Amino acid sequence: MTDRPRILVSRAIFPEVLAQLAQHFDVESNQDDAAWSREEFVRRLQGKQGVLTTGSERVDAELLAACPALQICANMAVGYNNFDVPAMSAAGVLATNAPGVLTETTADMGFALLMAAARRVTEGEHFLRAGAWKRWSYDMLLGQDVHGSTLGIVGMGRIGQGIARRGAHGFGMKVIYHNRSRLPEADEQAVGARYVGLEELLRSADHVVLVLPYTPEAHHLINAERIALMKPGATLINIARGGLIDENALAAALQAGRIAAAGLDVFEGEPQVNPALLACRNVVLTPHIGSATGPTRMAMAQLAADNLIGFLTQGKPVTPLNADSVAHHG
Ligand code: 8YV
Repeated sequence: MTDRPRILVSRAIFPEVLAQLAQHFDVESNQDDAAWSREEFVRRLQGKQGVLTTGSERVDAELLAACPALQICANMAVGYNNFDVPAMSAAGVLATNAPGVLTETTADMGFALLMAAARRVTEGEHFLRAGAWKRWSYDMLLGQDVHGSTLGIVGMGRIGQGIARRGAHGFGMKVIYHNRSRLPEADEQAVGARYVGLEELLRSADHVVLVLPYTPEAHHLINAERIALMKPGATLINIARGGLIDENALAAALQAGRIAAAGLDVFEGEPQVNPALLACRNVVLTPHIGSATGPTRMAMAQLAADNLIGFLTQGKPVTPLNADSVAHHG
C-alpha cells in the first residue's frame, strides 16, 4: 500500500503522459476508452484526489458531494463549460483548463471552415464524387470571396485574436470584433481589429466566426432574430460550442438561402448532429476537431498532467481557474 494521491483519467490519453502520471500517482485510467455512464464516472471518482477530464464530463455540486476526497479537476480543454466553477470553489476543489497550447491550431481550423464554407469546398467534392461534374460552366459552385471581405469575430480571446491576425495580415480582411470587454488599443492594433456592438457586427460582416466561451448567458446567442440581421451572402462559422447557436433557426436560414453557408465544428447535442443541419447542402460539418493535431493534443494532455502533478505534489497548479478559493491540503 502507498499513500500516493489517487487519480482518475476519464478517457484514453497518450500513453507517455499516462506513464508520467503513474510516476506520481496511483492511476485508474480508461485506456480502453469505454463509454462510462455518469454514474460509473462518479463511482470511479470516489476516493480519488484528482481527475483528468476531457471537456465533456460534467462536474457539479451533486458530483462534488459524492466525491469528498476530490481536490482537483484538470480539464484537457480550454473550454470548461462542463465545470460548475462556483460549486467547485464552494467545495474547495481546484479547476484547471488548458489555455494557450491550442490557440494557433484552433485558429487554423476556424480559417479552414471559413474557407471551405465560403468557397463551397466540401460541396464541390460531393458534387465531383457523385459524378455530377460534366463540364465547366461560368456559374458552377460560385462562392463568396474571403480576401478583402469583412470578418466579424465574436469572442476576442486568444483564439479570436489568432483568427483576427490571419484575416487582417494574411487575407487583407477588414476585421471587426465583439467581446465582453474591449481589448486595449495596442492589442487591437496588433491584431488589426476594431470593436463594434454585436448587432453592428452581424449587419456588417461577410463572415462571422464564433469563438466565445459558452456560458448560460450565451445560450442560443445566434438565434433567428440575430441571423435575420446578417447579410444575405454571409457565412457563419462556429468553433466554440454548439449551444451558442439555435441550430433549427440556422438550418432554416441555410435552407432558405437566407445566408450563404455555415461551417460548424461543434454541435449542441454532439456527437449527435441535428438532422435539420445534416439535410443542408450549404454547411460544412466537422466532428469537433478544432484542436486535433498530434502536437497540440499532446501539449493539452501534458498541461492537464502538469496541473495534476504540480498541484497534488507541490500545491502549484500551472493554469488554475479558481486558485483564490482553494487551499492545498497536501
Ligand atoms: C477539445 C475544445 O478537443 O479545448 C476545448 O475547449 O473544445 C477541444 O479542444 C474538447 O473539449 C475535448 O477535450
